[in-house]
This record gives sequence, structure tokens and C-alpha cells, in this order.
Amino acid sequence: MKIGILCYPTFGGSGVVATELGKSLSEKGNIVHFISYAQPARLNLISDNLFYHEVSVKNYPLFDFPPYETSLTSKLVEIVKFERLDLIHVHYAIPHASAAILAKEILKTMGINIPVITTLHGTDITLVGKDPSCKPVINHSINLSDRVSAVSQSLKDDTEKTFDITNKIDVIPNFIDLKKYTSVKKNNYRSKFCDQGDKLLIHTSNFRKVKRIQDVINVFCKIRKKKRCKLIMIGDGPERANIESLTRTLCSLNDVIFIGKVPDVENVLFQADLFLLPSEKESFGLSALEAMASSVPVVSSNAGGLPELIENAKSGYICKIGDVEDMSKKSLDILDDKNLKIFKENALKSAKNYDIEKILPEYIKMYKGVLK
Ligand code: GMT
Repeated sequence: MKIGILCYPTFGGSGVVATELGKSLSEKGNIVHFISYAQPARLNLISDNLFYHEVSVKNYPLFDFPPYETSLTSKLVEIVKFERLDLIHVHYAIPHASAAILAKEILKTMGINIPVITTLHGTDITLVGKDPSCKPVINHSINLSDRVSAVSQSLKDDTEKTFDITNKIDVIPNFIDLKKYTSVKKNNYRSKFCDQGDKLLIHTSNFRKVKRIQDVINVFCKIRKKKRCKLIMIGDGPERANIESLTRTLCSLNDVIFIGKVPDVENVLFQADLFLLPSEKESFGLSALEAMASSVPVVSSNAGGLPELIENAKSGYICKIGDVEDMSKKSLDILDDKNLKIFKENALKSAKNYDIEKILPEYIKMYKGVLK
């Protein structure tokens, strides 16, 4: 198959899922064309089957806002026509789904029928998508897509509750390439921060408000009073400066280390004892799955799809959003030496259900369905 993938190129979950999916499809012999405004962060193009097309936006003094969606649509029309794509798969509805639907209409006038598959990832529905400034466009693009998938049952339910959906939505969860996590070359990164006997906690995110990162710091400070431990904060984003200043007022900066964006996060994750994800919204929680694939249990909030991923009291604990008291109690339970080993084993066991080898066939089935 010749597949066009539209996605964000950044470290955000939808971009990571789209890139890993495209890489994996190309390894299975499909030809994959990525279309975005920059080369996706996890994409290296050393393959005969992978291509990247950059969308460049024409600016003009009249425009306060460069017309990205128009440029993206035009690029799609060009690539579908000249690369003879079989289908377009868009990741994150805004603005990818509506651009693809318009490209489909334009191509129809040229006698080309291109199926569009839309994968909903989270905030394109639960936060930005439901805002009146986006809602009718998202609603229309979902209903006119040839197939739609959501990354969790919770996101599917949210979509059906919030919008007027006439299309069927399949649930296809996020995935990881388990081999990558289980074959990590051991390094002594942990010893740079931790003394003998310290436990190591990790949080990774794009530092946005929906992640409730202040809860990570508050939970850590509570645990720190009872147990020797360190916290590594991975990622970057709008809230980072506020969170660093909160950390300075609450605990010692020797105990909390902000290391910024890390492309090969598995090299750090495998060293950890616990992953914290107290999000306000989290349609699936790819970062928690990456931790579990590294044998790291998770204490999370009960937002969105997290209770579908984390088995309470087995691979971690699910607590009410904002309940930092409960989160710290549950963290201490996991970090107790008599419990930690079994939680780690269970985390890896659960992650195995989301290996790419199990999830990729679901996408391929969906592609074959639209090409019939
Ligand atoms: O909000 C983010 O963390 C990034 C966002 C994205 O679309 O780039 O992530 C969403 O998609 C991921 C991949 O499907 C999910 O694992 C995340 O849970 C989801 N984030 C939210 O719902 C907040």
C-alpha cells in the first residue's frame, strides 16, 4: 500500500504514534509518505520506503496568520496525485482532518477517489476540538472520514458525547515497540543523580496545564519526607518555568532534576522505580505505557483512558484527579521493597498487550477495509 500520514512533527503523543506507525508499516513493505511542517522528531529516513514532504506556507503582508491549512490541503492534493497514494491517514483532527476532507473533495473533481482515515488522539476532542471555534469543522470532518479511530474507549465515548457523530468509531490503542524497551543497553545514568538506596521517580510530558505537573512536585515532596528519593522531570513546554520555580520553593533542587526533551526516553526510563502521571485529561497516556514497557509501575490520576491502561493495585495505582495525598500514599506502597519487584513485573506484563506486533494488524485491517 502507498500511505500518506499527516501528523504533528513534535514530541507530542500523536506525532510519536504516527511516526512509529509509519516506520513499522514501511518495514512491512508499504510505502509511507509523511506530510507535515517539519520532519517528525522520531523519523530518520534511512529506508527506501519512507518519504517526508514539508508543507511550506506562503506568507503575505495581508496575513496576520499564515494559512497553514490551505497549504497543507494543496500539498496533500499534489502528493496523492503524483505519488499515487492509496489512502491518507491523519493523526490529530485539528487541522489535519478538515484539510484531508477538502483534499478528498478536490481530488474527486480530478477523478481520484482517496479514502481518509482519521485517528483522534485526545485534546483534539476533549479540549481544543470542542471549543466553538473548532467544533463544527471537527464534527463534519469526523462524519465525512472513511474510517475513524480513537485511542481509547474513553476518547470514543467523549467524542460521541460531545459531537453529533454519525460515523462508526473504532478503538485502536496506542502501542510501543517492546523490543526497544527490553533491549536497552544498561548505562549508569542513575548514579549521576541517585545515591545508594535512593528510589528514582520520573515524570515525562509536554509541560502543559492539562498535565497538572504541580501535583507531581507535591506528591514527590510528600514521599521525600518519608523515603530517600530523587525525581527526574523529562520534557519541556509552557509550564516548565512555573514548575521549576514551584520546585525551588518546595524542595531541594538537588532532589529534582529537569533534563528537558529526550528523544530516546527508554534509556532513562529503565532506571526508574516509579512513574507519576497526575493529568487532568489523558485520552490514553502513551508516556505511562512507555514507562510500563520499561518495567516501571505508574501512579496516575483517573483521567480519560488511564484506568483502561493501568491495572489498579497491579501495574500501579489510579487515584482521583488532584488527590495528591492518596497519590503519595500509593507511591510509598509501590516503593516499599517488599512490593516493588511484583509491581515492576506486572507493569511489563501489562505493556506486552500493547506491543506494535499486536496493534499494527488492527490499523492494516482498517486500511484494507477502506480499499475494498
Ligand atoms: O496532549 C498531549 O500530551 C499530546 C497529545 C497529542 O496528541 O500530541 O497526546 C494525546 O495523544 C497521545 C497519543 O495518542 C495520548 O497517549 C495522550 O494521552 C493524549 N494526551 C491527552 O489526551 C492530554
